[in-house]
Amino acid sequence: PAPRTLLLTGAAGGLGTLMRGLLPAYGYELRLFDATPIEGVPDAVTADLADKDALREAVRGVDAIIHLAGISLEASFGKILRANIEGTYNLYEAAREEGVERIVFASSNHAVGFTPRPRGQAPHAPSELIPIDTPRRPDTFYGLSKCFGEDLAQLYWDLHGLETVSVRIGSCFMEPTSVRMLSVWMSPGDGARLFHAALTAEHVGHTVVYGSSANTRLWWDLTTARSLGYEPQDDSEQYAEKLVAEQGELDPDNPDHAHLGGHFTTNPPRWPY
Ligand code: NAI
Ligand code: 15L
Repeated sequence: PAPRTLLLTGAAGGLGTLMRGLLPAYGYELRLFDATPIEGVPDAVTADLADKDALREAVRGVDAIIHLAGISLEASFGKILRANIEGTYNLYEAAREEGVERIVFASSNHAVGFTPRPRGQAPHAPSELIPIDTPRRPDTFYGLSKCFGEDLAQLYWDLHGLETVSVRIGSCFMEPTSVRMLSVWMSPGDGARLFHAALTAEHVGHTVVYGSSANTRLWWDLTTARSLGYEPQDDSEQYAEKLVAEQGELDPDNPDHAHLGGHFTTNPPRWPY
């Protein structure tokens, strides 16, 4: 049966807030978890991923989990270790102990951020698109922690039969704000569509997908996402004229524009706390 009750970790964050708004329309009942309190939602669980008892209680009885909580930018290895590596391990252990059958893991394009982007004129031919099985090339400790999360998910499937869809999210914001984002943008509506597909597709085992809209300037292959039943509805191209007028087209000689991960490969934005 399709999952009904969901634990949404990272529910106070940018993506969590967008998904809190959009997922109930698919019939899900959400339980919210975040270290940051969520105003106006008194029954949200305010706890850190380091708190194993709180996690165990939070996952008890849910049908599935969308795991967004963690450090979402670059930080010291120690901080990444605690929040993203140990935190994700703690979540998987709690899910295993409580018999939760499926997790949707928010991986990131930065797990493969040092992959060269397709060159030349978009739209790129299918043979130019970055395949889902391209070797991992994290661009930061942050991206490295997403590689760990994907491997942890594979282990928990192989060893314990706990299913995961790892979504290597591009940029999920209301609108794209850079020319790079025209290639990797995932509209919030498509994000909800993809999460819903990941929650309801049958027999996913551990499946890794790229997460974006059907952008004209796409850099990667959405075949595995589509194989879950995902049908993206949006295309960033409607924002292209304005962004290109402001910023210019990507410059082949600019190292910030050379790889999938963009400026994370040269000067990554840092987690502020
Ligand atoms: P965000 O930084 O806005 O939200 C992250 C949330 O996680 C925050 O509310 C924070 O309080 C919570 N959190 C951090 N450490 C925690 C801990 N130790 N215990 C409990 N809660 C903790 O990030 P955003 O943009 O909402 O991203 C959500 C997830 O999706 C992250 O895992 C991020 O890496 C991933 N992602 C997001 C992308 C995007 O475009 N928004 C792109 C690729 C991946
Ligand atoms: C990410 O992984 C970050 O969490 C998000 O804030 C964006 O920077 C995104 O990647 C991106 O590559 O645009």
